[in-house]
Amino acid sequence: MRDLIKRALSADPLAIAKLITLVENGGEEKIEVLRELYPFMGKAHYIGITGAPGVGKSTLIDKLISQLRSEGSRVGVIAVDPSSPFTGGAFLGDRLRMQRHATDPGVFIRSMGSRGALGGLAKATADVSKVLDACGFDYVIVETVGAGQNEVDIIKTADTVILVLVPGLGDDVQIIKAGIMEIGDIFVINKSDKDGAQRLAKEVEMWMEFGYKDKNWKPPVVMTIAEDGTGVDKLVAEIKRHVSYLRESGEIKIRRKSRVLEEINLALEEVLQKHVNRVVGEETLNNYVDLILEGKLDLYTVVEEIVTKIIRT
Ligand SMILES: Nc1nc2c(ncn2[C@@H]2O[C@H](COP(=O)(O)OP(=O)(O)OP(=O)(O)O)[C@@H](O)[C@H]2O)c(=O)[nH]1
Ligand SMILES: [Mg+2]
Repeated sequence: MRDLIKRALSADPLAIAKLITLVENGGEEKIEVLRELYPFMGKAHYIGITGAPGVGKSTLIDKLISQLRSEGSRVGVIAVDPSSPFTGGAFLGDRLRMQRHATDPGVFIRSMGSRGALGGLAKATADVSKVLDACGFDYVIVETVGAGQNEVDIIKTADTVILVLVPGLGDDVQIIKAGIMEIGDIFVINKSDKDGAQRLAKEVEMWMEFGYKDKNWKPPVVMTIAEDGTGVDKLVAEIKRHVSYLRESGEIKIRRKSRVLEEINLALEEVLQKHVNRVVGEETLNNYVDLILEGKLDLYTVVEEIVTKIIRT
């Protein structure tokens, strides 16, 4: 293990991949890996990119990688697809487009599906992000499909959240449905080679008048054509402006604090669940459910009984 960690810290891609697999598999080894890596974490900038299926997130990330690499930064990418069981080395469909960077040792790309996610995809993504952070990647980018609660949970703890929209998807619907306007730090109107891009950008700006999560940062709206790279330099500039803003305003500390808090809660949940499984089996749990349904016991009494069992044993 020591040797593996040493190699991963010196940017050996095979060793990094192995560590990530250990982390995904969970259990004692995961905890050991994360513990050993802990002193090396905290340097990366975490970026979350989300948007409806097919809006061009992967294409955009592919171009972001090129730009950030040309500046000498190392980039780690986690492509999360909650609807896919595939994980690890199995690359999800069109994410192949990012694969041209796979032979570059300064780039690490990992796909994650629901299978590599004991204890929740959000937690698994956070853990893998931390491995990449410790292994010296300057940017850790997480791509998630869609805009449901799952996705929000996965990216809400990123330092910079980028929401990607495209014209012609039923613009306002897209935004309202997303219900995630408030978590975006930067808005990208991709496929701006298509009709309606300007109008969508105006609409987004109008929506912004309803407020954003951080009153000192008005999320910029960036027009891109990911396909040919148009506007990607602007996007990188806005990301950097956001990084500076977060640092100078002290907001980064607030975000990281809430990230650690969230992580403590998730880790507690994981440990608690283990204890619950230890003291009550499925059958007992089902009995409790029946008793509650029959009105013989109330929920809180059941919880108290379980907690008492955990404490006593
Ligand atoms: N016209 C146009 N097409 C684009 C642009 N960017 C991406 N596309 C195309 O849109 C399609 C989807 O691109 P992806 O990058 O795979 O989109 P995605 O959001 O990562 O898709 P999922 O991961 O499946 O949700 C591909 O066929 C791209 O070539 C653009 O700026 N303009
Ligand atoms: Mg994609």
